[in-house]
Amino acid sequence: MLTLSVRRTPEDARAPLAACGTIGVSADFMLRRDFLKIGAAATASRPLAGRQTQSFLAPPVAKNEAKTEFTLQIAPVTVELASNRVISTIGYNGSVPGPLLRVKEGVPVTVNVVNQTDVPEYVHFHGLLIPSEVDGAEEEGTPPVPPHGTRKYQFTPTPAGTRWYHTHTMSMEDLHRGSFTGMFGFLIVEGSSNPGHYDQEHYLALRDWEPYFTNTLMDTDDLDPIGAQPEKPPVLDTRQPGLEVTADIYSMNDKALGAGEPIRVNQGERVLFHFLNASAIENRHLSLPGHKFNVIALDGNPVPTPAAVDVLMLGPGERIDAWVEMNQPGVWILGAPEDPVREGGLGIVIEYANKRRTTPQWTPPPKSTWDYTIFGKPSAPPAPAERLDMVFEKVPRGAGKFNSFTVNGKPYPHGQEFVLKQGTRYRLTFHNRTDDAHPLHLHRHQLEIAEIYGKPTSGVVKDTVVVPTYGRASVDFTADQPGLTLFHCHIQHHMDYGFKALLRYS
Ligand SMILES: [Cu+2]
Repeated sequence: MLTLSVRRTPEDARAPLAACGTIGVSADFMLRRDFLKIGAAATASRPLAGRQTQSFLAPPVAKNEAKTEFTLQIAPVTVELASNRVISTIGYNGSVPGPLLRVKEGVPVTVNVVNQTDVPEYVHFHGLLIPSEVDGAEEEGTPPVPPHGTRKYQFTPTPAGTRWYHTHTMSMEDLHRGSFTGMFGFLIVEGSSNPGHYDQEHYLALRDWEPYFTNTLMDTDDLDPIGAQPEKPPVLDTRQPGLEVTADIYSMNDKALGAGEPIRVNQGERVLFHFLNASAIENRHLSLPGHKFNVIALDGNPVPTPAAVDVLMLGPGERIDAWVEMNQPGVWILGAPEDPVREGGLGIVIEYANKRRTTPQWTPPPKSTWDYTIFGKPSAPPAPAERLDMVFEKVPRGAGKFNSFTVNGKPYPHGQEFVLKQGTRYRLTFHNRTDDAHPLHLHRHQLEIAEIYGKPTSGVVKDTVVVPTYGRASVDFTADQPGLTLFHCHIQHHMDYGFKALLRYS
């Protein structure tokens, strides 16, 4: 299991993090539905002696220190999710996720991208405030990395926090392209602040694999706030919906639940997790029976009111930094609360010392609502002078066709709809008039949530915000990054079929 794990002691808490991924031996199980129970048994009996450790980035024992130059090679890769489940995809540097890139805030870096495929590629650095030319979006005018060619991205990373990088090509009807592939990885921007004292630190990316088209919307948004739906139209569009994309094979990093090494902990340890939803298709939930997640940062940005919750929710593109106090000895599954998702592989085993012969336990979490505002301050920021509104609607296309989306009633690219004045702070209101919760991402800027679920809040700064079904949210941002700026839903086929807009500076 490439867990990108780091064990820290108080003495080295201020030292650069040393990363050592562990590559586990896969469990011998047969069917997807058996991941859980058979994987669990294998975990319980697997001797430690079979474990190899190696650096995720470089030779063993190399410290994973911040660097200023990286190379990303784009090429086909196979991923062994489990011993009987090997998939082919495209990845960076032969691994999925790609290497963890660690950089220092404010120190210029060069990323050399080598494209060994037959199609143009874009590498997007998600959550950074960098120019359009290197942001990695075709719509913004970033030049492509040509097929069998190379391109340098040079930029100065800011702000500090848990960022990530991923392909930004379109997929359209090809589910082997764009963010359906393994082209993603963590990008950690180190700042000057002390990250705190944690005994271990783990980077876990949530993924689904082998996506397929379906006419049935199989949503797992049932744990979302059941709040007011201010944007629900009085008369619903009853035309037959078109195709959605779904999957039923899942992993954390490169391993399905039970197929990789567990995370081994000692009672009393504080373990910091960096979660990333690298899915192209679905919002995800996570829970760990008997434990709470202490959320300290959303999308890499520290929250004003850290709080403990039973269940996390991450839309595609979102990150959560949360620590867990290991105070319930046992062997547990950290995974998706939805049985088909967890049993399909979305989870990892947490194993306390001296508990290795116990079967991993799962119990459903208490009823929980995910709510960004509990991590914020209780009143909205002062309203900026300028306002922007975006109304999102889905155009159902019927059986065998792709739904499309409009913004303010128009298809992409909306002409001169969104023109920003440099230096101005805006309140942007999202009106989600669709029957789905969408993770909305603005490139090259940071969004402070001002209102969501009908509640005011401030201080929660994000780059991706999940706006609930028929919900409304307002976010504030400062137009201080001249250049074309892409806005889009982070669900790949929503973006590809119109759920995007280009913001310009006047
Ligand atoms: Cu969407």
